[in-house]
Amino acid sequence: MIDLYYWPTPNGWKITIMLEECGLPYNAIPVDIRSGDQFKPEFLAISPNNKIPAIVDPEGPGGEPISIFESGAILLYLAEKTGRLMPKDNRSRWQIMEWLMFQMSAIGPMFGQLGHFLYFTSESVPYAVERFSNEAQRLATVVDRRLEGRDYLVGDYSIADIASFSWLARHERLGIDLDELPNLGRWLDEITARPAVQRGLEPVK
Ligand SMILES: N[C@@H](CCC(=O)N[C@@H](CS)C(=O)NCC(=O)O)C(=O)O
Repeated sequence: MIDLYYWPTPNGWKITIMLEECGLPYNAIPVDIRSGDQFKPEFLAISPNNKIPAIVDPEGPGGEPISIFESGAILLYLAEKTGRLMPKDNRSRWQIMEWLMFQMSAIGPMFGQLGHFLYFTSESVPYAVERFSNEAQRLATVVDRRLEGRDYLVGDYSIADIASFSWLARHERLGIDLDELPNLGRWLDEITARPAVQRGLEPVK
């Protein structure tokens, strides 16, 4: 069974949703990032950047155990392992890479900084809130535009959708306005309604 080192945050949900979608059994091991569990040496051994999520698959390539950190890498690994949620044809695969990299390099860091300046600073920093709010709203608009005339980011529902969904589902908490983003709203509703997504969003059992 796969061990998932996890805390209920957008980056953690990407992996619980993917595992649920693929029907892979897993053991969710909480790493309480509020109390510093991510800095313990035993966690550092599998996650050198001290962040969740990370997995250990006892049946990795060649039947040998493997540990993987970085949510984008974990999504790609699980897609390849199961043959699920990643198209087979090469052109579509590269489009998935584009949207996955976009999520990892833009949506994740910018939304993460916005959440930090909204909820976790001891003093208010209006410049940072404005900067990251504007950028988060702009990125949501990029996704809305991509979804114009499309059901999902690339072809069928895929790991690209799971990656961006996990952050965009936090739009209310982050103050992102969906009023003028109807494609994004429809996409969020559809993905939220998936039973595997509902299970993946549950807190650690
Ligand atoms: N690029 C990483 C980001 C992971 C990340 O930022 N994880 C956060 C929780 S969402 C964390 O572990 N924070 C603890 C810390 O920064 O000390 C990924 O996508 O896996």
